[in-house]
Amino acid sequence: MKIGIIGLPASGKTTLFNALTGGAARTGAYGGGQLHVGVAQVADPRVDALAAIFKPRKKTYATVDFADVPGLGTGEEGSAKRGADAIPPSLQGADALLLVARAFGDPGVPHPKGSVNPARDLAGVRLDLILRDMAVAERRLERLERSVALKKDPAEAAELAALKRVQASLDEGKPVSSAGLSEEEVHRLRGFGFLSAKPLLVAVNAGEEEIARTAAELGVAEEGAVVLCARLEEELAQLPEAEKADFLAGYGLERPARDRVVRASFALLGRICFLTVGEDEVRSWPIRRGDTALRAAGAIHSDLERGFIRAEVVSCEDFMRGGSMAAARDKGALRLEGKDYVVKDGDILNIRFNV
Ligand SMILES: Nc1nc2c(ncn2[C@@H]2O[C@H](COP(=O)(O)OP(=O)(O)OP(=O)(O)O)[C@@H](O)[C@H]2O)c(=O)[nH]1
Ligand SMILES: [Mg+2]
Repeated sequence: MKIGIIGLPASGKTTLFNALTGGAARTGAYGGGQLHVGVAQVADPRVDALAAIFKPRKKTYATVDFADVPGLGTGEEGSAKRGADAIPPSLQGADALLLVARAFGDPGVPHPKGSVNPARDLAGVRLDLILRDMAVAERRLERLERSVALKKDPAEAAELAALKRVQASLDEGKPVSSAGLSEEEVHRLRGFGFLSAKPLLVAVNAGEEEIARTAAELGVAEEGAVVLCARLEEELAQLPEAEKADFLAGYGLERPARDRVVRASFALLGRICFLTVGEDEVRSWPIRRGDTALRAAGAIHSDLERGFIRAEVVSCEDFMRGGSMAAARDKGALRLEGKDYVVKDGDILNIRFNV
């Protein structure tokens, strides 16, 4: 699962990237336009609780990849940049976008538009995404129309029809995600990596004094927007584990924004986690909501999918009540499930397989 961080210059993208990934990429206004990629661990109290019981050699959390992508959303409509690289390669394969909208006012950090207005910036970046997609759609349409007229290839004709829908939606200023494409069409157009087709999570980067406010209070009406202070979070990420709780409490925060952002992206992308336990490793694994036990097995290793026999399943909650597999078995909480079983968030799985 990969998420691209976008937003205006000096909105705090790299700062947030550092906070999410524990990285130390260089920040600072107009920080050099570099692409950064990193990995964020998904905090999961279930992994910690299970590790306390199994005392494994290794504790592994699910992860999310983040890419901090500069040079997007400057709002310079029709800029020369919007040529072949209208959609940066680093974003083409992203599953979702995290848009940082700046709400902090800091005279030491000049705002590229001269004033702080997160709603305006949010709209500007959204428009930028649409314009970039338009450029890509237009270029492809031109060639495709010629080719379809000549060759009458049915696959190309289907692509042309889908692209025309995309273009119509973009022309109205609406994202590709509202073009009403069928699943098949979405699949057909996946290769383009249309930015406005991707799920979008908004992070409102507020000043330290304003982190208790809601997104709406900060002028952002976007549903599900996460309010955070990237600079605080960056500081927090550098602190020793033991000092983090005090630091958070000092700002009246319950948990790091990293957890909130990752959780929100999981929800946005319909991801859940299942768990595996043992003396070697306690681990959480991300899968799609609705995935079967067979898919889950495949997420661990292709051998487990190929040789799948059955899955032993117990919910983490039920397991914790007894505190051991034996207790779970005695209580009848441990079940045997087949390959079509739909895995639930927090299920502990043990795959029986034979290859
Ligand atoms: N006061 C304050 N400053 C912040 C906050 N977040 C980031 N900054 C500062 O703003 C400046 C720009 O932050 P960056 O993270 O480099 O911003 P960016 O979006 O990556 O900028 P570009 O890479 O130039 O597009 C840095 O000096 C940060 O320390 C915040 O929440 N409050
Ligand atoms: Mg940056």
